[in-house]
Amino acid sequence: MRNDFLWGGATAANQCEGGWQEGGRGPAIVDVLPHGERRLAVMNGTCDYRSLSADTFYPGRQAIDHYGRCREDIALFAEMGFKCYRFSISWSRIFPDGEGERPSEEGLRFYDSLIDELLKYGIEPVVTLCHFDIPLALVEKYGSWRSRRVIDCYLRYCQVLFRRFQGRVRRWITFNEINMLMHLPFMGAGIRFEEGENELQVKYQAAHHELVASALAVKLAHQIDPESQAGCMLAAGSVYPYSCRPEDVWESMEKDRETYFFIDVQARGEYPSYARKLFEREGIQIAMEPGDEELLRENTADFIALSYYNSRTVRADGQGEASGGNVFASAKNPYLKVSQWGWPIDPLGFRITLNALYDRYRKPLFVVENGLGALDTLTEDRTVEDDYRIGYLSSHIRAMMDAVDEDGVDVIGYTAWGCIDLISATTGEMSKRYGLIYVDRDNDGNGTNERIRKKSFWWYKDVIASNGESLKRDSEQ
Ligand code: BGP
Repeated sequence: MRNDFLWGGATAANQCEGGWQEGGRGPAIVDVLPHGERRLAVMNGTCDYRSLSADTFYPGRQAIDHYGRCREDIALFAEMGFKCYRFSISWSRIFPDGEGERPSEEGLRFYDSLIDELLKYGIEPVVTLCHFDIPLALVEKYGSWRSRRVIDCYLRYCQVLFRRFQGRVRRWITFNEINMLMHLPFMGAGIRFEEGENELQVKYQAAHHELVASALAVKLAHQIDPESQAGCMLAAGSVYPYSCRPEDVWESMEKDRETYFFIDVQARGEYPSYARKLFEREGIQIAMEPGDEELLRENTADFIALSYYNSRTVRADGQGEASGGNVFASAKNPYLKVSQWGWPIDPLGFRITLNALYDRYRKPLFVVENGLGALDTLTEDRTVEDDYRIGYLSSHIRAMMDAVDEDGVDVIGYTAWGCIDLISATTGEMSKRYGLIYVDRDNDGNGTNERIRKKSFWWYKDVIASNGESLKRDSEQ
């Protein structure tokens, strides 16, 4: 791998910080995502969080207290040899209501110290500007990204961060998994639906606002710091046809396009023709302002960040067994094993996905999420023997290295998702653990929050120290 390859780990404020009312932080979407059976309905916008009972448990409010313990966490990341740490900034720590002229100095100071701590160890901060945590005030006041007004709020927030952290943060990601908007619209973009509404219309209009906001953020980042880079991000995972029936192949292409749509705009700078046709067919009218199209064209993303957990499979006839997976469910692929949460495990699919994205966009790729959510057990001598996680990660990293070495794909970095155990986005569970570091906390919020190194901690340290070569040695043995 290239010498400056960015090995590291990734988290998101909404799943690890906690401290939901500390430092003057305002409420955000994550604070109203409950644990338990209503979570999905709230995330997909069909259940209004205001209808939940008073004794509801919201795991994101305390999470793993990264807010209070980030120094300790960063020291552990440094011990593993991280070259970079991807985290997100909580918008409502900076602007408690999501908007305004004056940002919260206390919020900014928290990220000052987090970033300085990283730099002290030579770890590059990679910052996601919005990772599923839109300030609740913007949801209540404007209907979130339904409204064009939110573009200005987002831009003001970006401006404050770009100026404050100029020279210290060089890589920004405008929106986490922007395509999540299509699948979990409340979690992804703060969108709730009225009964009988044309949901597709609402989603694509909100998407347009996010796409414009993203292009404006790229422009602003370059204006404020010409050395900085701003990338887009998608929840990736190529879609396979269930069979070679042309109908299945067609369906897989359509499903891929649902995801590519966002990056087609962000990386190529224009609405793809298949989307324009879809809008015509579905009677969707995107309200644009003069200059929007030019803006999108002139401010494409510098790099493409992605999460990869699994490939997907579709059948045109919708028959057969279903399978789980990140973002949307698909048909069961009989050739793949699945995780304890039913997500397919497909390292070659990772190589396929990286190739497909690079062929399509010819921009540097940055893998900012990949990992295995699994149940862990603490042993008597207080560690976790997570060979299953090591197996998943090593097969996926090897597949990525093949994409680079054998296929010539330009990958600039890899950050293991949930490098420290945190709250699962989709289930709200603590027991769905991704970490190389164990956190003593359970699904009900009990525990000491103690951090404990897992076996994978030492394994990943070797991977980084050898720039990936240790994996090749392992496979030769
Ligand atoms: C991605 C999100 C992350 C993370 C990950 C794993 O979609 O960007 O925030 O949570 O998926 O998903 P989960 O936590 O549901 O297992």
